[in-house]
Amino acid sequence: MVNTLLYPIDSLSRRAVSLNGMWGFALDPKGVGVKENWTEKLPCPDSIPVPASFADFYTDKKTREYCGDFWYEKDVFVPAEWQGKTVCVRFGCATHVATVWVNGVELVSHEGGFLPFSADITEVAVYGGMNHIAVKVNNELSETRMPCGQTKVRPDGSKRAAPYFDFYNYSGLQRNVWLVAMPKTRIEDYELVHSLKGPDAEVAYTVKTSGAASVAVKLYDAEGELVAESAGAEGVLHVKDAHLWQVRRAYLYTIVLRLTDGENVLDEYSEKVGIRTVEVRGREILLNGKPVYLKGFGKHEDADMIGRGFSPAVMKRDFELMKWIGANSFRTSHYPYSEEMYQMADREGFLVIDEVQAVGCFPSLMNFAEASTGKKTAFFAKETTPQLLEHHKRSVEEMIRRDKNHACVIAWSLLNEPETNDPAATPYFEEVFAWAHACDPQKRPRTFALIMNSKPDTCQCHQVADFISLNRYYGWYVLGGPDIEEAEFVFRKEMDAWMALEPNKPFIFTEYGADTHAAIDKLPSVMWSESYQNEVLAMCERVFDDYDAVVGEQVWNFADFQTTEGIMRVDGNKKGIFTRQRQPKRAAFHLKERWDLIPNCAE
Ligand code: CKX
Repeated sequence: MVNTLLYPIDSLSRRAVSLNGMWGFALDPKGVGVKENWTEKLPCPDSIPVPASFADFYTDKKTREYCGDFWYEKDVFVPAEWQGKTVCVRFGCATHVATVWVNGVELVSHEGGFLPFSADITEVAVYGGMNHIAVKVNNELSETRMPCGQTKVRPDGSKRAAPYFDFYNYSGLQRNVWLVAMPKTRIEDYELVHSLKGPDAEVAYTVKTSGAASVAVKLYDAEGELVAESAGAEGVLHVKDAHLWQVRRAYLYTIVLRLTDGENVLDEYSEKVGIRTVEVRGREILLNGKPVYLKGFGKHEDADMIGRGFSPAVMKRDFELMKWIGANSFRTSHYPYSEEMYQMADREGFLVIDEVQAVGCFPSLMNFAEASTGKKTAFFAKETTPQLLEHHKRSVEEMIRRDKNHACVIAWSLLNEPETNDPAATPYFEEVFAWAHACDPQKRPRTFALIMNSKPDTCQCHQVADFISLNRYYGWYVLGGPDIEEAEFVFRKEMDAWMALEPNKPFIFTEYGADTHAAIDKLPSVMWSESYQNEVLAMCERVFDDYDAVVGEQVWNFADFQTTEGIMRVDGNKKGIFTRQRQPKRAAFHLKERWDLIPNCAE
């Protein structure tokens, strides 16, 4: 049984072989695959790239919109010299539910399409020969797992995903897949807690192992010099004159964990780590004890053709654009992103609000439209709520286990735009928030993104958040176009009410903005034009700047992105500051001018 979410690496005791590339692929609309032994061979498989979402490769609507079971397969060679090791196939994610068979044997199932899991093939592998991997994935939506939605069945029996959320239900093997070999006695996990002592730092660590062995921990600086070491499964690394991980000035050490048995090295795992503290104090978010102001985006993993598939090229371009525009942060709206994004954020010094896929916690079938009407549906008081809560907590735990050692992760976002106006929501939120605290060794701040009708007089859950994250669309969904002046007035009234209700907490804006069709412009402006997007941003910024408690602005969205079709969307959501092809709209220059003047962190 493999119980590790550590990122796969090569070391003197480990091997990680990429299984990315072309895989066999087949849809299974009748759900006959298991009965008909597709676990051993797919009938007439198509050939499809991994990692990628399957939807946008196809030219027919039926395949793009397919909802139900679908299968991937691949034959892989397992070296003879791996005999005696623990060998697994590690999936960066499978969206949303998956079961894996290797050589015809069912090995593992996983729910939650944005977090990694492994199939332990040690006992079933053919060493020195080929091995057949078969994966059944399912992309149906329901109210018992996240993201929430429904699966509609058409009269002909075919299924359609009906999301309660405003992004396309991309699915498949969307992240890296690895064949991994690890020693039987190994490092399963480790955690770090940082504290600053004047110019020095203390890094308290705990190492979890799969068997008895001696543990040694070493910390090397960026030049490769040993700066601290300790022995034992728990201990403290004392770092003299520590180089702190700072916003947009990241400094990374390398931690090396070693398991030994006398003279023998049993396992070695190493990773880049940053030393920093994060806390909320009064109305400030402090990084290394200094106030930070977040400038940046709500993002999506979304691009032409590959959908939500991980692409190092898209990731690189996105970080270059975020650096160019003067951003220092992003939220992983609305699901945990691929692990490589956090590694890059660690390197580039970006602050990340890590969001679990708890989105769509409100039955709204027009992407989002009903979600902001104030309608009450008692979403957290359903018969199925206990199941949803269990899935939610499991995903929170997996996300925190996976991401807890990243310096870039400064907060957890535990829901996006849930229904908060029903009393049943309060105990649900309390349980999820307490759970996140229990899971996180660093006890990072927790938040959730409040939808427009979660207002000071209606929201029954804001009190659980360590800082308040507002998604606000004054000037767009509320009082748009000719009413923008009134929008500003109403916006300020709401802010005054928040200041009175939560006088001792920081606020950030996790969404604001306006849909904008690139290259449409008019004088005077109209909604959807590039000038209007700038006017909405400027109006919001005037409001932000008038409230000291506002310590961050993350505009919606970094780039235009794909959604379900509908009368509210013109080939997707167009609130991007960049187009889907990652070119700037006029708003990008507006934000650059503003953000270049806002320091990344107080000196
Ligand atoms: N917030 C009324 C969640 C995002 C959507 C955004 C939008 C909504 C607004 C809620 O996932 O894309 O409509 O643009």
